[in-house]
Amino acid sequence: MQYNFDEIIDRKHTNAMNTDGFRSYIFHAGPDMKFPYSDDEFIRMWVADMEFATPPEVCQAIKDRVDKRIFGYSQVFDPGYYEAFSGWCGKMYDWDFPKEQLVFSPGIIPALYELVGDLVAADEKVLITTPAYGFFKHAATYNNRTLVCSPLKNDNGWFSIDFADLEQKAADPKVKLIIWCNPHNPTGRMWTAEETARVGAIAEKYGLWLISDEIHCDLIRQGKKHIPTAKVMPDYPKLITCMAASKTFNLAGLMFSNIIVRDAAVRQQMAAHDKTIGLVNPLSLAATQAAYEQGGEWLKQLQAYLDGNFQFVADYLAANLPQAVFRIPESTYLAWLDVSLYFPETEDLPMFFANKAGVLLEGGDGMFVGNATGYVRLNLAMPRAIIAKGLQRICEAINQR
Ligand code: LCS
Repeated sequence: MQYNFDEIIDRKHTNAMNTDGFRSYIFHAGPDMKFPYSDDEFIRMWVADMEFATPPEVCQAIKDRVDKRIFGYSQVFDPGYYEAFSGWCGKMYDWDFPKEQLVFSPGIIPALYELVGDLVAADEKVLITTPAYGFFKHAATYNNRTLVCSPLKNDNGWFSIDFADLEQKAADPKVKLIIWCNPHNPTGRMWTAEETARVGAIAEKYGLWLISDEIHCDLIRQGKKHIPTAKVMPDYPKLITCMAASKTFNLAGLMFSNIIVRDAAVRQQMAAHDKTIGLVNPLSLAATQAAYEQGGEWLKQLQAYLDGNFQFVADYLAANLPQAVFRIPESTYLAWLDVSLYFPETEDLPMFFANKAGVLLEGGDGMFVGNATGYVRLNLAMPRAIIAKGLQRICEAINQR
């Protein structure tokens, strides 16, 4: 079956964050905030969900579950879910894990919020690299834990780990946890086995918990292969792996994610918290299982389409915004774009592009914690025709400054 990623789908009246939530999320403003563009006119390249329809096989699985007509309290009892997910892990990453290590969370964010509180005491610290997905910082702030940041090194758009800096910070006896992003949002780096092993060795040397957030691990360029941190560190007991079908198959609103916890006491602690972990949404479960069982071909076609989008953006920027630094990332559907040469003074870039280009995007240190001045992040998971319009507006707004 050929899937159509060029279809433009109207998301109005679906309570989508993407269409209706940008004022509060990007601008920390209420519904009265005005722009020169109406909400309908914006090109939305911000929050990390997709403008593509969820695979029809997944929609059908939800419908089939609806046809059973009762939606009572649910947990994962049937072995079919584990078989589907571990089968996916085997097929995609040549990696597997024991069933008893798998727990569920409505999302990786809720899991991070809980785990930071569980694993890091009040006077202790959490270590991340920057730029970072903002919720890594929020998970520390929410729990009143101190955040320590190790900036990634940047060589003309190629990001790498500053191991000396990371180790120096990990050696602080108050640091207890590294939240690791593999592949990395926003730079799109896929860490090599060697890089992962070095990070793992640092965690091991200082006895740190290591949460490996691998939510983007299926959204990779064609021909790439994701290497789970757990595959590189097969025996490290303090490793926790987070994976989900939510980004891959555009199911984020269904709130279902896999957390693989090796330490039995931590699993018990998570289960003891409350009802956020343990009970699952039966529609989300049906959808996720179907995605892992039947979503492979759709994902292959999605990857080809996204690769085309990235090439389109690279070509367009080279021709129209030659001073922007951009490299097609190894993973994610997110373009991490350095426009600092066009903005010599620090500026609120999301505000600039919303007002001057009618494009909603994220960028800068405010949203990506640090090491992000002069950067914007463009979500490319949408029909190419929309991207073309967004890029044209972005380039015109910059060139007219
Ligand atoms: N972890 C990473 C690295 C993410 O990029 C995201 C979503 C999440 C966790 C969220 O997981 P959930 O709670 O949905 O399971 N990233 C987004 C982003 O960059 N913009 O909007 C969402």
